[in-house]
Amino acid sequence: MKILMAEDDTTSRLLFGATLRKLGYTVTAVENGQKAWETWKQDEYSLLISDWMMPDIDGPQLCKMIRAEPSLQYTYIILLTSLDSKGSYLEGMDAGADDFITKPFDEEQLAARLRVAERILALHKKLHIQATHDRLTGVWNRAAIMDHLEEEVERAACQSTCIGVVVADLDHFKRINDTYGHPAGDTVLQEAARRMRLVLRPHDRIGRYGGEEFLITVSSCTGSDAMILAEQIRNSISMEPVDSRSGEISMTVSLGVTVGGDRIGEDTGTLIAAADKALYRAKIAGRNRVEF
Ligand code: GH3
Ligand code: MG
Ligand code: MG
Ligand code: MG
Ligand code: MG
Repeated sequence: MKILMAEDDTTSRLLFGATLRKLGYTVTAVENGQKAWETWKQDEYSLLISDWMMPDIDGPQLCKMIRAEPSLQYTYIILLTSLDSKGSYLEGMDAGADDFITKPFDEEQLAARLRVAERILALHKKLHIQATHDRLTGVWNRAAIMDHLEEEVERAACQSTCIGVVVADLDHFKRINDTYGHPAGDTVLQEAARRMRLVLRPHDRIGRYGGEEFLITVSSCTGSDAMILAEQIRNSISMEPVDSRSGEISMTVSLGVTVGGDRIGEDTGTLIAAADKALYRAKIAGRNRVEF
């Protein structure tokens, strides 16, 4: 695990760094709060050990700044201090610190406190994955893909690029459930999600938007890029049947495509509505097809 450490006293920094490395951690050591803040922002560290008293930004201040920043992963913060009064303990905790280590530090105690940090971080990661992913298919859930789409629309507006939105809905999925049973339907959904993921480019994202409906964001693309991707998805879904316990099941998908991000006042709702309309046209036109 990577640890960011901020300590203005050179001897203490070297000693602490050496101990952390001996315990098996990778350490980036910086000499003040400002540098810690810049380093943390660049490369989100999940574990920060910060001295309390430092020139410019001190430990508690650094805690507050990190806690105020929206970030994907939690940063576990341990304050390092020779202060030992109840008052400073409370101030540090209220600033957002998770734990304290008093100087001079005891190596065994430090190791144990770091094990606690790892435990909490692992739990946080697990909960975060549960909150953002669809359990059945493993792709993002509706909330996560919507959040991502919102960010992408904002980014597209700032950078004057376009964002593609593809809505993919499995065809006659109810029939698959009715014919082969719900568990087989689940297998088909899992396989559909897997095939779609394989087609995506590195910055494209997919989420389960509804029961048998997926939303795909296509980053910095033109209309024809998005159409090509949607066509690849259509093809990969229909290419060969899915092996399930109830036998081989053929599936097809209909896709609605739209591109936006460069028009004033456009929001995620407008984009999704346009992709939905295109999807509706694909269904009406006979399914297993892509419409813009
Ligand atoms: P269309 O081509 O018009 O989209 O027809 P359809 O049958 O796919 O659409 P409809 O909306 O009528 O039915 C969707 C079905 O998807 C109904 C629902 O029971 C099923 N479904 C939704 N979520 C799940 C799931 O997690 N597992 C399984 N097995 N079925 C699901
Ligand atoms: Mg200091
Ligand atoms: Mg359907
Ligand atoms: Mg339907
Ligand atoms: Mg549907």
